Amino acid sequence: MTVANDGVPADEFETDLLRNLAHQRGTTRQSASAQDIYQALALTVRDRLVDRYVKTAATYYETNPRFVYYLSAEYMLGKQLPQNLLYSGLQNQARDALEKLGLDPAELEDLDVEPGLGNGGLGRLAACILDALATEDIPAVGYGIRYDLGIFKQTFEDGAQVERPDDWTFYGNPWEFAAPDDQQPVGFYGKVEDGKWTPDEIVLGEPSHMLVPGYGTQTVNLIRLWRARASRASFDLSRFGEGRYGEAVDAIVRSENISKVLYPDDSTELGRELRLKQQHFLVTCALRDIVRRYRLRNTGWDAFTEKVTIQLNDTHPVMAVAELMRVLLDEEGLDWDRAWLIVRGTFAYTCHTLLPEALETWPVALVERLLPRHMEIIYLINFHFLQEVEQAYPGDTGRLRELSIIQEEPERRVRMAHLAVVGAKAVNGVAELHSKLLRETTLRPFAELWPERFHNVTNGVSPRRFMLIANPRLTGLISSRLGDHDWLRDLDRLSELEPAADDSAFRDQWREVKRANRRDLARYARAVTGVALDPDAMADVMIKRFHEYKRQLLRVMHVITLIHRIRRGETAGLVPRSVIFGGKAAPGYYAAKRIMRLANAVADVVNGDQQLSAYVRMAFLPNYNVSGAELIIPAADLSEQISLAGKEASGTSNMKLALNGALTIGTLDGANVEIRDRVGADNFFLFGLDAGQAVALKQAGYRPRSWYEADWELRETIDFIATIDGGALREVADDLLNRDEYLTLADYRAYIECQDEVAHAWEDRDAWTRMSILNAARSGFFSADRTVRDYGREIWHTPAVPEA
Ligand code: 73E
Repeated sequence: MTVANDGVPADEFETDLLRNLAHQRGTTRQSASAQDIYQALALTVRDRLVDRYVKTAATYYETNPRFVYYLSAEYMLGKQLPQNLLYSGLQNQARDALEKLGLDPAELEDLDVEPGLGNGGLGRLAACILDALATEDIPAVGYGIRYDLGIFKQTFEDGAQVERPDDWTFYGNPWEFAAPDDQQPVGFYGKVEDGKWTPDEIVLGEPSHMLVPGYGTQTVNLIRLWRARASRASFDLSRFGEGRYGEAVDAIVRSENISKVLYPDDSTELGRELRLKQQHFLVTCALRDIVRRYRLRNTGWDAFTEKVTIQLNDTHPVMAVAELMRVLLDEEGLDWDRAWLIVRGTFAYTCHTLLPEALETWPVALVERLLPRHMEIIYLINFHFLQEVEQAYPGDTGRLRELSIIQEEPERRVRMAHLAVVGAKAVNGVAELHSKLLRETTLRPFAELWPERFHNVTNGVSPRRFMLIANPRLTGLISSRLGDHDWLRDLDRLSELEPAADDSAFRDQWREVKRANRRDLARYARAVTGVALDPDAMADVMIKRFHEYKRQLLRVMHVITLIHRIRRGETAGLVPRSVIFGGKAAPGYYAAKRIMRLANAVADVVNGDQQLSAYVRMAFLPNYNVSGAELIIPAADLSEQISLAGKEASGTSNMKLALNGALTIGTLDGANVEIRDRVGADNFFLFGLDAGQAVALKQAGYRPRSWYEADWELRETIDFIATIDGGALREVADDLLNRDEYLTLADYRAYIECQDEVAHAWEDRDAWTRMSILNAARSGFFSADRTVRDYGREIWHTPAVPEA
């Protein structure tokens, strides 16, 4: 009997798998479907993690530690099977067992569905932070919503995005544990009398949890996701008795709609009633659970702020500030001052944006109707707060207006970011530049009032997800150089790779890994788009949500410029490139969708023309998600981070790509600034306006048309956009000429010149590989483990609790 690293005899895994197939799926090896086997496999892996979880829970119970509770409306967890196999050390046993049974592990992995409970960077960050919390042995629980439908599935029809529902639990989710006996009531509407709220509608929140194991540790934490269930009382028996079945179930449908679907929006406000209901639903369920857990080990309220710290991921869960006040005042009978001290000592708020249109506000009239008691409490919080402001700035009504939680014009609205800053002990931005701009612009009056409350915690990414799982070849090469795998828990150790940049044999191996990864990507691109990419061409990738400020349009304009140059025969200095796009647009975001159509139209032009495709081929890979990232990032040579400076809070694909040895072409925006500082200006392609210059240019009265008139190559590019597909996308060109909100024309020439430099650098492949290695070696800082340690030191003050 062989004993593997988890102490589990290899054939025991097989026995357990077969037992789960029989006992959990009720079937036999002979008649089992692939789905049966997949589910039995998942359950077998899950069982082992549960054993670890039970020990972690016991340790936490005994030590009564301080917990971090992470509240987020989004989590992009990625596939669970490969991660849980790796983290539990079971991959060899699983592979052996499957082989003996004549099954293909890859086929089973295809059946593992990624829970797409988020839109983009914000949701993936939440998942990376949970991964790092467990890896760092920090007691933590993540709270979120278990949407029935995750982020839509994207396909293209005639180049246009088509959205389809993502029914991710259609075959059941083997990774979760539902607890229908632990439902929590959540109130909506109704009236308040003498400070007592009687809701009109009660919806039940039903929790499910999933296990969040740490890597290289025994710790297993939890993520708890809530789904809405109608209370039994909402079934209208009298209507049913009258045979009006449809109406009888109306109320059920209305209640359960709350967790029906993720809002497919990123970085824009949407402000619909159902969204506010989702937010209130999440925070009510989460707080009830947090209080229940606190009471398992503590009595009274004195120790609450010592044992509990709650991180608010953007403004989406900020109603928690009012809800915790309501619980303390109305249910626990605390007085205002004591309750407020507790609230202010509990919450911390992370802001993820600078875009004013992304700062959430809710009409007072809506909050009053949906959550009347919360509205009263918000008024009271504001009343006390404005007294404090009046003391700090006597007679300064401008300050009062600027800082107030209530915006008066043009309509009375609750500013959720203001409620967050007032109700939190700490506020942070997600990259150095972002935190600075928050203090100087978006939240300036608050930073002047309470400078000590403001922090920076630069984002990070999970090296397990984006190196070990995504890029086993590079992980293997690095481990062989560093002598072990431990760098995956201590990413600063990547710096030990630096000398290898000067080792030509190592550079050859590095290049071989990149090439093999590009080959995998080319195979995938061919299968899903029909485009044949050349595995020797530079993989030039832009993967992120489609948003005007991110400027995918500028990327396409470079390709159009190349089209013209090739047609004119100006091919000196050009290198073959695979231009790869991935990303979704919010379904109602027409401007972004037009740019997608343009990208697909340009792709058709280059791919369908031999002369052009000798230099450029273009693949827009549909349905970009975590699994897509795992495939694209390891293959990438060039990382496009070209947002208008001052608009991208941080970016995280920039970090994942640099870690995997891609060189960045980018502006001084978000975390690009810190990436460049670390990898070195010589190993980074910088171009464009900086944030200050961008603001100044706008203030001076930006006229895009004058840039058009002054640069013939730019003119040719825009005229091409206006006429491609018989003028179907003329609006894109018109918008550039008349508005160009994100200064695309102003940065065009600098971008083109910088891309020429990129091509030149690619020609010296050995020098490029050296830069690639240095990018990886110097990106250890961008580990989410470091992010979590920063939060721990500056904001949470949470000691690690490793298992005894
Ligand atoms: O720069 C990214 C950042 O890297 C930012 O745009 C993104 O958050 C990432 C992680 O910090 C973000 N997403 C949202 N706001 N900022 C957002 C807003 C509304 C709905 C969903 C997501």
